[in-house]
Amino acid sequence: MVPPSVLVPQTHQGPHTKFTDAQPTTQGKVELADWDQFHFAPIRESTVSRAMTKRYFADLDKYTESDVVIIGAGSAGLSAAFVLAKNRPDLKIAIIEASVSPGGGCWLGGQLFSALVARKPADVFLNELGVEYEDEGNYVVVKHAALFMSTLMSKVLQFPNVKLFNATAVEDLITREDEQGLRVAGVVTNWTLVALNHDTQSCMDPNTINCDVVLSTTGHDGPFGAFSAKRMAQIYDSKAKLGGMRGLDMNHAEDAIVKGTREVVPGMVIAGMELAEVDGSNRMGPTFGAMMLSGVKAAESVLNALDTRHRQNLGGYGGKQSV
Ligand code: AHZ
Repeated sequence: MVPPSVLVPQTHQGPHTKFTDAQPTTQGKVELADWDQFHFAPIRESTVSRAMTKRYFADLDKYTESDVVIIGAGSAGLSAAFVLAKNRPDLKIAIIEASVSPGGGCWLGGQLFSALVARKPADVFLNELGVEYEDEGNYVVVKHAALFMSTLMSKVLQFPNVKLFNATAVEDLITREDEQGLRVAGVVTNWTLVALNHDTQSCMDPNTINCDVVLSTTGHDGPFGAFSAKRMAQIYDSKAKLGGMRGLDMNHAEDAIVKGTREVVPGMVIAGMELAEVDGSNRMGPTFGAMMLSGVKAAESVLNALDTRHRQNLGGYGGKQSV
């Protein structure tokens, strides 16, 4: 038996204490400590609260001026976040996700089936992520959609310049009227539980995040979906009319979403299935290549929009204090 001291520290030596140094025996079996003697390092309950809240509030403070806000942590939003965060460690990227569990609709491939289908050339993105697949010629198949999503999410969340605020809904946009016209300048947020219950809650007032570019990837219309498309159709009379997503046509839909990914109005890039509501393009159903590559193109559009903002000197990279 491995002596208890290997697994259970006799003295608690702070964050570097190793709890899991159990060694394989010569028979190849890992033996653990004497469980009768097992205990965790002591802690006071308020310490746990402070460990969470001081970080959360520091992040709220830090990201209340972001470079980029991504609305929606589905396959399109997280694909864009991956490319942006990887290539531009200097950018502060806040991701706002209404659901407690990020990932959008990408935990299953379609209906209740596990596998994820992606048409080529989206295999390039899977290679970049390091997700394995079966090559079927014109398309590839990942064994579990959840494998794709969990890999993508774990990579995105490890970037030091990314903060995910989940259980938080974007319920309006910050807009600015200046010489260049009307532009999107940030988002208005609330706890999703409040956003869903405005008719019953007495506390209605939201929070805000200013940023140079918003990337909206809230999916097609639904209780939360197509949020920015719907809001912009109200704010901008002609520029961002709701086209209404059309019926399913995989071949047209995927090309249209990737080609259409762009800065739809100044300061607002739209990607993923939300775009089908803006442009009136088809849906593609259970094939995810367009979500990945729309995310990649969205990252490029966001960087172009940031450059434009920088050139206009309206608060770009360094001018966070200007309104
Ligand atoms: O919770 C939503 C989801 O995780 C989130 N979201 C929506 N409105 C929000 C708001 N504030 C914050 N107001 C919000 N978050 O946005 C995420 C959208 O993810 P998704 O997976 O639904 O969209 P996507 O465009 O990334 O992927 C679409 C996948 C689809 S749908 C489809 C079809 O129906 O034909 N085909 C594909 C591949």
